[in-house]
Amino acid sequence: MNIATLPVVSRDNLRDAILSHLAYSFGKTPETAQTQDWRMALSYAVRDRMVEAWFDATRRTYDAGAKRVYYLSMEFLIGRLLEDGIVNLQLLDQARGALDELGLDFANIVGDEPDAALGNGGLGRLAACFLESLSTLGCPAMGYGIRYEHGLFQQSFAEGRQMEAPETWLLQRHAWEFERPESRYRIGFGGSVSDEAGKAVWTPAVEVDAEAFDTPIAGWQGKWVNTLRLWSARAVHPFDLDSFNRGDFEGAAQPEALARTISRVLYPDDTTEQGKELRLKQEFFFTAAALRDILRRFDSEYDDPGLLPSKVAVQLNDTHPAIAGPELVRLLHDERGLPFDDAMGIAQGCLNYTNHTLLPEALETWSEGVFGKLLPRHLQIVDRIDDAHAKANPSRSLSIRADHQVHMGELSFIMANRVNGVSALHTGLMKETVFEELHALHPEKIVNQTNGVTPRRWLLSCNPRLSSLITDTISDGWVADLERLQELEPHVDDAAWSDRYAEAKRANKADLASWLSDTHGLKVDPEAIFDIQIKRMHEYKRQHLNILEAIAHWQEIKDNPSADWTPRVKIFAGKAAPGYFFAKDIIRLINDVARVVNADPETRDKLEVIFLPNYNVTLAERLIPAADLSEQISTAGKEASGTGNMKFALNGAPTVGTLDGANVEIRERVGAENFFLFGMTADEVDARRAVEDHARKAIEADPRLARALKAIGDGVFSANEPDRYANIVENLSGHDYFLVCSDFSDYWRAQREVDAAFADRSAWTRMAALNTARSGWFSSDRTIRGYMADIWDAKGLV
Ligand code: F58
Repeated sequence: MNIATLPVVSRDNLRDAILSHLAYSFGKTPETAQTQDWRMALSYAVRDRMVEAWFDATRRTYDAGAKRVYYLSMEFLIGRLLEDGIVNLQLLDQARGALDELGLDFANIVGDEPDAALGNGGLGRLAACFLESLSTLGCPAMGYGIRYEHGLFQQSFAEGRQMEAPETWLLQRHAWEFERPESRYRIGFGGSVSDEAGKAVWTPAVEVDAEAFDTPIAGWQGKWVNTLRLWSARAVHPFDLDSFNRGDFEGAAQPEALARTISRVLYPDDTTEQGKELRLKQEFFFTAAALRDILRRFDSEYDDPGLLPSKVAVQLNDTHPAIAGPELVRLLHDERGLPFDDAMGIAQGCLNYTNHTLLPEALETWSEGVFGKLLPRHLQIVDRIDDAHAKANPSRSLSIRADHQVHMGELSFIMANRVNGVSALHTGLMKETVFEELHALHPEKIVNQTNGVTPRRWLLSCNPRLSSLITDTISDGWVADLERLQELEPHVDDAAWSDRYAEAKRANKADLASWLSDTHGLKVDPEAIFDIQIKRMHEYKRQHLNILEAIAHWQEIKDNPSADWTPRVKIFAGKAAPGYFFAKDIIRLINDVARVVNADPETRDKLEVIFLPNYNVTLAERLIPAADLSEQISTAGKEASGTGNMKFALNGAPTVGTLDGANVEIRERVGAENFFLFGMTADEVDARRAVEDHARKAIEADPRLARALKAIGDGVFSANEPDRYANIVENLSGHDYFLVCSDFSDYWRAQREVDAAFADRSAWTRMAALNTARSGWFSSDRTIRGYMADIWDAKGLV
């Protein structure tokens, strides 16, 4: 089959397929079917439409002898897949029609799907956007990760405090996966290494099986379908018969329970030592399985391992799969007998590494003890890599193994053909800071690939009103070529068009307002500015700067309640790592402020504060189209890129933000006049930190800041426990590493500029529309084209 013969699917075809799956795949009649059964039947009917193109993609890749790209990532934050699949296969009208005919509500059915939260935040969501773009561009590719039984924890609040509960998406059948019991690899841990006639032989102490589960990922228009292959851990022997026969039933079940621990749960962070060992196990587990799978596929086509770099590109998403370096060397050298230097050269020709953070505490290191215990042979190989690198670069002073630690950043860098940062600023800083010495030795290695987001999910699907306006105006070519949004520019000064743009935003805000009312009992004024900060909770992201400004704003409104204030609804959402107590305090503070401020009749119609629980992909899809203002306020130099910032700009929410990450490039593209800039630059941040008592000085210089901090310290928001936030106040007025106080005054100024700008509605709409028209460059299609050209040397086949 080729693209030209893709079958047309009518509403009736789809209805029949749904009914057929309901009966024959799930054994239900329409009378007995529950929402979940209908949702599964619809998912299977849609999935069926992907399968031909999926087979076809594999066939064409083999026929072309094409280079394949493998994206190794601990996290794929894919969210819901049903609506995405329907949109990409252009089956929206048919699906709505078919469900209508069956007396079912489309939103209710697609809303029944669990949100697959197999990731923490930006890094995992980026991987999911990349998979979709790889398919859209017809690049032969495969994602490899872990099939976590439990994704990112569910967040709720008890008296404002974050509570965590296990996430349970796999309690129901996963509609999109195909189990592949035949694709199993045995993965070893621990044990010892012996020397047999000059050959190192690793005898692991423990072994588990990695079993594959495949999810098809269809690109735009379903022309190409790649695979996301997730590994699940299984015991080599399902249970211990001897123990069972002795009546020791618990002991009998232990091997399976222990093995499954490896793929049981996504790490929300890596804090405890005990936990760390399991995380290294997870990393090796999925990376080793992926490499074995990659080599098996390669072997089925080629005999000469020297061809690997021209046929295989492996992308390491952060250092989590960095063990791929030593493992690939081990497979080629120990198991296939290639000379060590050749094995290392081949591995270096295949592997590439993306760095996502410069925060020192987030750069992975393993103690030699843990590493050597779990992966004794790999530790030896790390040493040989260090030696080889030292020999080739005698001037160098760094090593992978230093201070009794194995440094995964250095390992990834040395073993990679290309190393990339995720925004222009971040890539520049990488060269000057974490990888300064390695960059001097290998100046050609570091390249930039500014992140992007898929326009199919983050505009077409989540914002149908704006999408229709865009398609009515410039036709639908923008979906596959987002830079065509530029063609909207001539329309922004057309009053009738501008009214339609404003109407789309107004209707999105009204939808959000009714959802907030229905699901959370919150009443918001859709005329107010919807000011949104949604992301992981972290000090560097500075949600506390935002809430401090809200407090000062509230105080100022109370001083002068009859002034002409621009009404504002401030919305927050985000999870804190369970062991990150400062971030959890910030959540509680925001909830406490919300309680007090929202109950104040004097300010009620001017300012409202909301913290929505359990932020996830689905909630982002609901909030972003309704946003007026995007909060991107990290301390300059700390946010590697950000991708939420791109989604907001694309959906017509101008940014209030610092010169950090991709904000810099967003501002360059949308225009400085359509971006509310504030705060210090990365260089100024470094200089300011060196100033003695910088926080105290900033507080003395700004009475608003002093008053807001005092209110927190006095217990205005925690009357029954006045010193609840002593830690936050102490931090901000003392060390203030993230320079909240130093940036406060300028943030306040920028926010008042936002108020004034929003009061002029037509000028605001123009600004919002220009954000949309000029954000096309932030498509992940553009990013993936960059990886294909500059890193992978891979070609698309559609
Ligand atoms: C994020 N990193 C960056 N890490 O912070 C963000 O600036 C960037 O846009 C994004 O990557 C994509 O490049 C990130 O999300 C994590 O989630 C870690 C995963 C491992 C555990 C600790 C968090």
